[in-house]
Amino acid sequence: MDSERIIRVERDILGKNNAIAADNRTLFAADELLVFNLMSSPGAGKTSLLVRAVSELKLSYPTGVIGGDQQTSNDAERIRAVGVPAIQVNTGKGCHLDAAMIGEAYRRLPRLTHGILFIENVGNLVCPAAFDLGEACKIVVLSMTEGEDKPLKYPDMFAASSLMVINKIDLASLLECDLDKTVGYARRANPKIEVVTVSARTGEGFGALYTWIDRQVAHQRRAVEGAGQ
Ligand SMILES: Nc1nc2c(ncn2[C@@H]2O[C@H](COP(=O)(O)OP(=O)(O)OP(=O)(O)O)[C@@H](O)[C@H]2O)c(=O)[nH]1
Ligand SMILES: [Mg+2]
Repeated sequence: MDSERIIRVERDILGKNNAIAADNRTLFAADELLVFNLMSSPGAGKTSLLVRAVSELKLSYPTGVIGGDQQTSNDAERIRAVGVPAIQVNTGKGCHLDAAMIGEAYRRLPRLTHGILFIENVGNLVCPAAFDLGEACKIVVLSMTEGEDKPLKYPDMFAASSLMVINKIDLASLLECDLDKTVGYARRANPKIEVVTVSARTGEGFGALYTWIDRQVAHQRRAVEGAGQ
């Protein structure tokens, strides 16, 4: 395939995805649902973080999860084990979730009116950044074990995200990962990216994460009220 045709095919795929993402956004707005799209490399701790977060957030908000992996339903089972509804999407050969998969999975979840839906994307620091799923915000999870240079190597992921969650802070003393450098590199890709540092294992830092989420909820509610006036 010549390069012009490859670019045209990519544009067609993204254009079609964006149209379905807009439909998802309409659906989510009708339910006054706040949707976060979590992305990271494999094993950064997305599911561990969600298991801890939804166990707490479900006390304040209707909460649900859609998880994407090439195979297995392990992650959805981990979420359901803490009493939160979860749908697993298996992407087969696919390396990211797309908007059509989310639209279909969302219809299989119980209604989450005025709640929060977390999407756990396929572990991959590249492709998920390009696909709008209809979410309010993208969140990138980066673990201490990956090295501080990842925002330099995969800048699109950090440019697309509103929040960077640095996970596995409990391992900090064992690693040579310079947190200030990590944040500086992420802000080269996205000067506005916000940062929280957590351990999904110990719960350290989750207060700041919940404060950030509550702020997003308040922001969305103000936007809904503003649109209604
Ligand atoms: N020490 C430590 N280990 C963690 C932390 N968070 C997750 N882990 C471990 O990291 C490994 C991967 O965690 P997962 O939550 O499955 O990671 P994930 O990003 O959901 O992985 P994929 O869905 O496969 O991409 C597991 O062995 C977790 O126990 C943390 O904060 N500290
Ligand atoms: Mg996972």
